Amino acid sequence: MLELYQFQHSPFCLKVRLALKAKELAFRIVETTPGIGQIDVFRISGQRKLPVLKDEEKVFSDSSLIIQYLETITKEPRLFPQDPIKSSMAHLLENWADTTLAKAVQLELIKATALDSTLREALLPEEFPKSFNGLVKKIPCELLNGVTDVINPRESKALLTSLEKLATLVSSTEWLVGNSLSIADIAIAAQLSLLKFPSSSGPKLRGKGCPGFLDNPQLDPLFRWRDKLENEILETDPAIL
Ligand SMILES: N[C@@H](CCC(=O)N[C@@H](CS)C(=O)NCC(=O)O)C(=O)O
Repeated sequence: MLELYQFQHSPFCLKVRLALKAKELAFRIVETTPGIGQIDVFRISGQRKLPVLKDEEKVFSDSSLIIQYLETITKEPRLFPQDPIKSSMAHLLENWADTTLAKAVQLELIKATALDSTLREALLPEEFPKSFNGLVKKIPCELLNGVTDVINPRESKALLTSLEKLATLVSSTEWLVGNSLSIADIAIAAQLSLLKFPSSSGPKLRGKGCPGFLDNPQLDPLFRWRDKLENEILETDPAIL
């Protein structure tokens, strides 16, 4: 049985879950506690980041490498197009999602959590003690205000511009590359989760996220596209155990 070591709300872990589900592979989730839980991750994979995938004796880290491995064990549906032009497009979009987009959405979420104690609490892993949740909620916003300085307004504007372009794209095409689901759709949809949490994030987080993005009407088509894609993939089978 495949085992996915993950953090519940990590977009890179969501990216791998979407790929596993799209390929209808059965897997077991090993929920990992940030910090202490990563000691075990380091022991099995030689590095501390998640996701990590274990297939018996084989261990893979990095979402891209994990999904490339999944493609070798289950060919269909193909997530990496074979046509060289489509393959290049998909590679470039995945790489953009995993680097530029990932960094930008993480910064936006830091800003949003600094200003919103309910969001801060909702993001804590489920296994954290309730007393800790209360404490996190009570941290005064003024204390965290310095955090909002990490974001340069020009970076927020650049992110918004890219997302508006994506919204235009997905208004006219269901798939970002070619005529079927690819790694590009999965990688981008996964990173969008931090701006507006999808249904799969659970009742405490669903619909929450980063003001200026989640409530921006120009981005409606993009979040609708993301929701449709997630619902279609996650409803494909009950493989999760
Ligand atoms: N390039 C990696 C990035 C993975 C990554 O940044 N994971 C974050 C969670 S979203 C992590 O494990 N952070 C914990 C740490 O850096 O200690 C991938 O695609 O899997």
